[in-house]
Amino acid sequence: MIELYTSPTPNGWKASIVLEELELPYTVRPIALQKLEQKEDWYVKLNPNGRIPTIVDKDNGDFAVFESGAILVYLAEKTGRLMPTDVKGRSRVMQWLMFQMGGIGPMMGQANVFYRYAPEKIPFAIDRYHRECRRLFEVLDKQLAAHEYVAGDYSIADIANWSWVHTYPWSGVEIDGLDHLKRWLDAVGERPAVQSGRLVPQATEMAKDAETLVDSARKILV
Ligand SMILES: N[C@@H](CCC(=O)N[C@@H](CS)C(=O)NCC(=O)O)C(=O)O
Repeated sequence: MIELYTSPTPNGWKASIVLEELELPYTVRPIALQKLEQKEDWYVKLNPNGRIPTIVDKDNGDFAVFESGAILVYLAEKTGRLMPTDVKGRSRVMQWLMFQMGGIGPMMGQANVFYRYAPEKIPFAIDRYHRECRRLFEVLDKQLAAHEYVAGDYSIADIANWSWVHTYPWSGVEIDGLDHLKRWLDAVGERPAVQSGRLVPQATEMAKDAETLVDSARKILV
């Protein structure tokens, strides 16, 4: 049994989607980000970074894993699925996973900060992050023109990138002309495990409406 500590956000969905794909039994402990539950002592003992997601593997000596990318790799390696084991195949998946962790995630995160949450609108910052997200989307589009999935067969690299990229309207990034990216967004989004993982945890009243979502994000940013 896996315990998942999470919230309805892109990094959280990576963990719930992979658990659904792997059909691993898990329990969900929602973390109220707007109440800063992720900074409480008991939680920081599991996740020194004080952010979601975290998993605890009850079947492996209560082993805790933080960082969404590390969670994906841990669960893929635990089950021998969603990541090849040969050196080149594994490296391809890791390259596109790192691309998401170091590029797509942080840049879309900053686009959200300046486009949605910052009380003061700074055009330079908004343009900078929108341009960088668009550039990264073009890199993905080019890769997807030649490959059905980002790193060969469907893998944790698709789960990681999809969990962020499908939220492009919230970040205000355009995807016009990126037909391969659109094809892949639809194909991954149609997977039953992706659809059920995307609903974990159930969005709270807070997260359902844009204005309250912005308010709660501002509480975390100060
Ligand atoms: N690199 C971390 C980033 C985690 C992260 O930024 N999580 C956000 C939600 S998507 C969070 O917990 N924010 C709350 C906060 O900053 O206090 C990962 O991939 O797990």
